[in-house]
Amino acid sequence: MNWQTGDFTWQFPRPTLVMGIVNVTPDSFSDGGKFIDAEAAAAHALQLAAEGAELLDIGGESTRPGAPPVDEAEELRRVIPVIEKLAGQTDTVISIDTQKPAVAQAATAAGARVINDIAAHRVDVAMWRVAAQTGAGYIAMHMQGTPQTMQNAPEYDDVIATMEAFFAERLEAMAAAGLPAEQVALDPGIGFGKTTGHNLALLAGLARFTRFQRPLMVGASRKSFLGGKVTERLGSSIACACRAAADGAGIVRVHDVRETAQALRAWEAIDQA
Ligand code: 7PM
Repeated sequence: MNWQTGDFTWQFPRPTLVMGIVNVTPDSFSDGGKFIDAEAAAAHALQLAAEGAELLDIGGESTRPGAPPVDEAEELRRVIPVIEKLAGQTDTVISIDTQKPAVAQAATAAGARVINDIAAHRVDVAMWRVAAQTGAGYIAMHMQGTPQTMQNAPEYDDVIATMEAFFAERLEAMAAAGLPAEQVALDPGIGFGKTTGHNLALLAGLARFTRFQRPLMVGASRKSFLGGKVTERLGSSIACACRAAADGAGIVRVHDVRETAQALRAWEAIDQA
């Protein structure tokens, strides 16, 4: 199976790809005031690449439950300078984490080769058109509700069956809109309109989604269902990454790249023995 991301094609099966998270928001990389320090964000991204990230996910809008949306001009101001700096300094594949077609368009023009769309539950032909026209990889993530409302008592009859139906329907709709499956990766959206029970069930049942023959992405890193303080979730985050890899995840989206890559490479060596 191939995953096309711009001018680069990934061949699966292969060792699980590590995507490093780079939040370009004022609480992460500010100059002390309200302006983003693009230089510091790019330096952090390069550090993650050196630690073993094969993809760098650049996001300018916090998707924290309850977080207010960021307007387009502000999102562009945050992420485009960082992507431009990175594209000039590394061949590591850059991903733009956005829900806005205009941001995806500008980001791909600046050098991003993947569009990470947490709003893939919305029919957004404009977003799919950007992916189709640029040849960028497209990550279709499931979310129930919106970031503002998603954690208000999420409910599913059968979360695995719901996810299977969602992936099947989205792949069909995207193909009909001219976005080939070869560009698409699927993500169950851990934490996005799910209880702890739903998140655990999705991780336990991940292998069910391999039938779509698309790369599966899992983002469990530091999420609240892991319990404990956010600064004390490294071990549990790594457990999720290794379990996801064992069940067929092609990509894991993580904060702690060095430690996660180390764990995955050891796990893979054992698996190959
Ligand atoms: C607060 C809560 C802040 C959760 C940030 C988050 C995913 C993603 C995020 C994911 C894909 C985080 C999340 N999670 N994109 N963006 N899959 N495709 O932990 O699981 O970074 S935001």
